[in-house]
Amino acid sequence: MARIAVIGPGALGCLFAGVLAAAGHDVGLVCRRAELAEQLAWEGVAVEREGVVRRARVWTCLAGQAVAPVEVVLVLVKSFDTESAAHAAAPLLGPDSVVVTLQNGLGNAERLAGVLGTGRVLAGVTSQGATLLSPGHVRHAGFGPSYVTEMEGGDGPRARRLAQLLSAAGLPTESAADLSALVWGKLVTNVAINPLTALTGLRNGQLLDSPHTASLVDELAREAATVAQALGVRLPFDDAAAYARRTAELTRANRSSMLQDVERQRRTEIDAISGVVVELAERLGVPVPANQVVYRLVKGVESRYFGPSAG
Ligand code: KPL
Repeated sequence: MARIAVIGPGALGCLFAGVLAAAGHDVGLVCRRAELAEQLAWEGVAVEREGVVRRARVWTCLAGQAVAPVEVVLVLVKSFDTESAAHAAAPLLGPDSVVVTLQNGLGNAERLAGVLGTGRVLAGVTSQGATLLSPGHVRHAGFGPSYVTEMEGGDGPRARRLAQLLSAAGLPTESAADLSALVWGKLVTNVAINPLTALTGLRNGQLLDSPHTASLVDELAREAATVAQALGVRLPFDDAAAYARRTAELTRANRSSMLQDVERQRRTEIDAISGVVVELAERLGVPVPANQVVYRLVKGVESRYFGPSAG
């Protein structure tokens, strides 16, 4: 049994916390709001899978609060909150604790390492899909794989141990050797799926059911892969469009994180997903017309609830 803290009580945070706690680990959720921390400590986390709800007990604490050290801190906040998550992780660490990011977007591991030091950080990606139904209650609606690697490079013993722990709990995970291949591989799928679901209201798999959205999935993924290649990244697949389609299929029933954000009128991760691709493409002189359009459209959707001058 491991003592694990999850920072970020959103859809994926509750999924990982609930599954790990149900597997017998001592799991805590780090919250920003006292009211939510109290509710989750009282009610636990409920994970719904194919109509069956499984509730698991978790402990909670507030960001910044010191508790007995944990072995693993899982960071599952939005990419724009990574730095505050790093500060929230600091008081939870003992001499051998590791901090693991499984977030979307580029640069999260580097931001954590900037506060906590490179030696503490493991980086990873997950294609698990979760929909937050209400605070602490998630639907597990996508069953993609997860990967973890040492930030300093290589498939070290800590990454292997973590992969084993997650896999044994029911979250299939492999350790991997190349951080940039991992994060770019995931970015290519997020670029292809997230903005389109946010703009259309479709679930991930439904994007493949219309030839119009399916061909856009392909275009967005291929453009992002071209940027990765121009940067010298060795992507973990040959066919970016096929890889993005496969993730959409594996997470068919899920509402992407970006769709859930626009439905709740929250800030999306569009800057860390399409925004970085557009920016790097401009710098490298690589044309990414489809990504430019969806980037601006999602910004337009955000301006509907944040006002025209936002972001
Ligand atoms: O990462 C995801 C997200 O929604 O952010 C996928 C894998 C696309 C699952 O929905």
